[in-house]
Amino acid sequence: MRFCRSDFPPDFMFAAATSSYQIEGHAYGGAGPTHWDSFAATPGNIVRSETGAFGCDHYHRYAQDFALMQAAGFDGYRFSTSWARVLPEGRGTPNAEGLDFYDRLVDAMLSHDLRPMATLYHWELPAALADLGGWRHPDIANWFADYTQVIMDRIGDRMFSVAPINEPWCIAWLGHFTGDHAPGLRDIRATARAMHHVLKAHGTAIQTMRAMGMSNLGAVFNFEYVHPGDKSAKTAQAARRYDQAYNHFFLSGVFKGTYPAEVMAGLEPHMPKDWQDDFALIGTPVDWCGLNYYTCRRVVHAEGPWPAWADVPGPLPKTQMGWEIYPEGLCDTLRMVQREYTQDLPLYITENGMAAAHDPQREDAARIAYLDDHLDAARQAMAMGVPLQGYTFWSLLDNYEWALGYEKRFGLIHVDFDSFERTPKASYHALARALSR
Ligand code: IFM
Repeated sequence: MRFCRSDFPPDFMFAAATSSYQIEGHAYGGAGPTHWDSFAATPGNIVRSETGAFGCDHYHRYAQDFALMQAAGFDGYRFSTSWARVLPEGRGTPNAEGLDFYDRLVDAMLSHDLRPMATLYHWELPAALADLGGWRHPDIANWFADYTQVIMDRIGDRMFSVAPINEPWCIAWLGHFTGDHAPGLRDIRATARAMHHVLKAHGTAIQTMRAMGMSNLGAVFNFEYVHPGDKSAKTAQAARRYDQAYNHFFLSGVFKGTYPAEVMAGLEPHMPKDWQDDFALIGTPVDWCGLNYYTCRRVVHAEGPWPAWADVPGPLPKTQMGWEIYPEGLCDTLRMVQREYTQDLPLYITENGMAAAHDPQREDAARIAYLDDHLDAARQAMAMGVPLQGYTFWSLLDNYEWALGYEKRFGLIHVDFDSFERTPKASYHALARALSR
């Protein structure tokens, strides 16, 4: 790799990320069913109808995974806790086995010199709450606060950092507007409610953890750098609409106490009652902001009702996901977030990485170049004054890529999904060398 640890400030953190449903093996340890299980059981939703039942068997193999992280020289591990493992019905009686598991997991992180960076919700809603309307239900923020209390009562004393929600846009938009993710709805009223309730849940969780005396609490958003796909004025407007919905709506709610006009032009008639009164809760101060960045998007005008956009393919090299590789967008996004929303607040890159098909020669050259180019972009942003304090690679392991099943390989470590054998890839070794210098 072109970079090494000493190119960054001494306290800059290098971490790797995963999430509970994608790796743990949801079938183990008394976890309750989630809306991803029902989504997967419905034909046509998921490639080969695969589920997170066995994941990477991290539930049993976490010590091996943490030993690999420690050997590579990582400083932190970004993981998530599963609501349905902690509270199988979403509310009510906790699952003692689930709490014991997270207790052991956190102790194992610490004993491998990994700072625990927790996320409380990375997409697997307990099915019992989905039955009640899930993210559409006005009480979900209170249910989420109760779950936050239960899990943080058990592990909150050992956290380096906590963020309540991973990628609000994916939860609300992919789950309720396009229907690509669980619960698979295509309904604008459900979308408007989910977009707002997910931020209320963020706020109630932050307040719950503050009341417990916890610190280093943040928020994690996902970003795509948006290019207009042609030169027309209508496309310029569509691209701006997409940018506002994807990149600004949630940040604006948390840091400015308002939603962008271009987005409310479509969503306002569908918003929950008195939504304007919730911004004090949504804007409860946080200690840092996390950015997940992978790619750019080219948006054009499309005839039809709001949002009237479509995306078109671009010319740049693509990952196994078909996502264009555009590191410049990471630098611009970091600068935009600082300039428009967070100013002096510490920023972290909480996810960045690429999927690449299994490479029997084990050269993994594209992933190594992706890492180098995005770390260069991060350094450029830092040189321009962005207070970036850490970089988190997605993902430690090949894992369950949601509706795309197990074939999209994002890991630094190859996983054989029959034997669960782990094999570090060339990118893992390159990163380990870079982190040792
Ligand atoms: O695998 C996902 C992860 O769950 C959330 N962020 C994007 C990753 C790659 O698609």
